[in-house]
Amino acid sequence: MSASIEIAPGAVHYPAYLDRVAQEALRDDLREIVRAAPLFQPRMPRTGKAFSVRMTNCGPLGWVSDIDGYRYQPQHPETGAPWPDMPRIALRAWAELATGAPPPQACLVNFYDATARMGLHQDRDEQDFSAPVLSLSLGDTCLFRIGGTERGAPTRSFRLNSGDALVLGGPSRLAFHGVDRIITATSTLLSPGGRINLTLRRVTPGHGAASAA
Ligand code: MD3
Ligand code: FE
Repeated sequence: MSASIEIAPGAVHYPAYLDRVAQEALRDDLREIVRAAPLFQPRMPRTGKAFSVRMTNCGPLGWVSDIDGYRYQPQHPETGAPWPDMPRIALRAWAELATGAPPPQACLVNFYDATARMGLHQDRDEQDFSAPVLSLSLGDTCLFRIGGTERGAPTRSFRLNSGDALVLGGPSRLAFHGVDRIITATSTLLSPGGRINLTLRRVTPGHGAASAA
C-alpha cells in the first residue's frame, strides 16, 4: 500500500493509492455505470439553483439533491432504475482503508468539468457518522479545501491527484470541505479532461462491533 499522510485529525491522504492500471479499470467501470445510471444535474434545495457538478451513484443507495431537499434513495431520480453495483476496485479500497467499518451503502460519483467547483459544506445526510467517508479521485488534479467542524474555522488547501484516496473519519468526518477548482491538463486519464470523484459512504448504522478500530 502507498504511504499515507494525516492532513487533519482523522483525515488520511493516500497519494497514488490506485496505480495507472487500476485507475483505467475504474474509469472503464464508470463508463458502464453512467450508461446504466445517466449523469444528472443536482439542484439546491429551495432555490433550485443547479450545481456545477454533474452526478450519478452506484450501490444500494444514492445521494440526490433537488428542490425538495437532500436525501438518499434506492432509485435514479430520472429513470427510476435501481443504482448499478459499486465497482470492485472501490469496494476493495473500502475494505483496505475503512478497516472495520460495515459495508458501504452509497457511492456518489461527481463529474467536474474545467469550471466546476463545490462550495464548502459538511456531509451530514447520513443517519450514522461512525464510519468514515472514502474519496477516490480520477483525472485532473483539484485544489480541495478542508476546515473544521464549524463553518468559520480556518481551512487548509491540498491537491488531490488522479489515483489519490482520502479517508475522512473521526473528528474529520463532519469537517467542512469543498473543491475550489480543477487544474486543467494535469492528467491524461480522461478525455477530454475533467475530474471524477467517488465518495463511498455508510448511510445507516451497521450491526455489532463494526465501527470499532
Ligand atoms: C467528507 N466531494 O461529494 S471528496 C461530496 O472531490 C464531496 O467531489 C468532493 O465533498 C469531491 O460530498 C470532496 C473529499 C472529501 C473531503 C473532505 C471530507 C470528503 C469529505 C470531509 C468530511 C466528509
Ligand atoms: Fe462532501
